[in-house]
Amino acid sequence: MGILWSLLFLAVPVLGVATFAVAPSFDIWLPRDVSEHGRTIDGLFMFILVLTGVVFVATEGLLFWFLWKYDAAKAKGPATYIHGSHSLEVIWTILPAATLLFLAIYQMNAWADVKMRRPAMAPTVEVVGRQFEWRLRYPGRDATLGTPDDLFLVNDLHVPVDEDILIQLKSMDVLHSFFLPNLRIKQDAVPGMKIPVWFKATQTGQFDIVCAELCGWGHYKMKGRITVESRKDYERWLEEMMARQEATQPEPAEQDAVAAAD
Ligand SMILES: [Cu+2]
Repeated sequence: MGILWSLLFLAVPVLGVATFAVAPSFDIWLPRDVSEHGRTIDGLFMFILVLTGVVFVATEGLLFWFLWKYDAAKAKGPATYIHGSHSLEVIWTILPAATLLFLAIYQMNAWADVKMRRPAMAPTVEVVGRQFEWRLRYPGRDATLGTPDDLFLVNDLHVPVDEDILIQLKSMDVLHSFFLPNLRIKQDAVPGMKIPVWFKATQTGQFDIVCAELCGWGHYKMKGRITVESRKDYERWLEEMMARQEATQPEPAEQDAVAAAD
């Protein structure tokens, strides 16, 4: 029995490592990175994965070895009980603590790039999470948010490629999380707060906007789309959207509703 159990426990690290080894060929690995800071984040991810992976394989291997070697059926006498080792406990407390401290220091620059070194510019667009959609507000022709010529859209975010983008993130109701998997961006939208989010997209294309916070019954359908395009295409699109909005002048009641969202 002991041998069967040990083999069962051996299957855990073997299958665990195999899953990670074959994942990229089944396209269930990280989504394609199209952001300037993504490489740093993916590098951190891989570093931590390898670090924890090595510890995982070592501890699972030890567990297997002990199960195999100390099979009760082969034991000659009763097991010896020991009370524990003070120095061992100190070691396995200090080692993980030191590792975590190292990671905390090692990732500081990446964190500062994504969450602290905000580009000095006016917001490109305001994104407001709402059950269950992403409401977008572009500054319009005067390049100032909060004026009557603002452009309002839902779930269809466009940004120019290779430029700093600054988003002003808000929520109209509950906690949401603005998640752009391909841009390695994830930020909670918190009611009552204006949170800046910035990135630079390095490739054109269409990518997902997802809500990564369980925000109610319709959370699953809170999906948008981000289109990264050339400056020329972006401006043409903005122009078309503004013309379309001006042609369908919203009723005053709707304008009040929008103003109340601020
Ligand atoms: Cu949500």
